[in-house]
Amino acid sequence: MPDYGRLIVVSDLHGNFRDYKRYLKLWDKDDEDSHIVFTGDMIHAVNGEDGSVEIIEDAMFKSSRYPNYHCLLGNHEWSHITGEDIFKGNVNLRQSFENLVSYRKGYIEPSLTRYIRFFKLMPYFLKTSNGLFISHAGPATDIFTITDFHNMFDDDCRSSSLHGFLWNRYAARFDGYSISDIDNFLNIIDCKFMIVGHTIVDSGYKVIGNQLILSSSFYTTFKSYLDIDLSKNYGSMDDLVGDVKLID
Ligand SMILES: [Mn+2]
Repeated sequence: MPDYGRLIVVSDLHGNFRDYKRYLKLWDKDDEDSHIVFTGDMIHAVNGEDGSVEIIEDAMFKSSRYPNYHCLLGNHEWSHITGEDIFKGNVNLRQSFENLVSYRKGYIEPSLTRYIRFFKLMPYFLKTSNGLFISHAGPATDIFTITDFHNMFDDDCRSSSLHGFLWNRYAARFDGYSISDIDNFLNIIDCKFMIVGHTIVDSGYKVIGNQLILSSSFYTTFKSYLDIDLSKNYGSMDDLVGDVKLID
């Protein structure tokens, strides 16, 4: 990202088309210095109405039309690329999404293939000139050098390192990361702070060392987003937290 302009960061929407539209109102699509990024898991509602198809159709259109509109890959989009089932409770959300596509479009194809092609084009990360690294989840805990980081793209798509940036949570029992894993990774990629979604935090955001977890829609009372000034020097986590905002 350039060292000027504005970047709105929105995390997991999980099919909430109403919230998606509310966040889009914050972004000036015709101003090329105004950027918006959705940090993955735009699809798969787990309760309530499922607007996943409406979101994806709009995201495909805007991605092709506006260079200042960005969507990152999340583990829920990933499930359709790899064909891995993904469960919430007893519900197979990958199957539910396929059923939804059939229902909304009349037939599952060619829409599903178009969506998967779009998911495959989603970048994994965004890095800003003022030292912010934005991804769906993670960091992966097996990154020790910048070479490791770059090499993860040479592996096949189930590379454990990439998996970590889609799935890892803080202090989880398996594959969890620690505060020192965050600092180690930030040091390697020369960033000051990391911003992720993926984990639901009731207060809308949560600080884990030099990582900020954002919950923009899914299951939270407080729905928060980040309003980043790309030219600003973020010297402390407090500076970054100062730019967290809530939608009502
Ligand atoms: Mn996720």
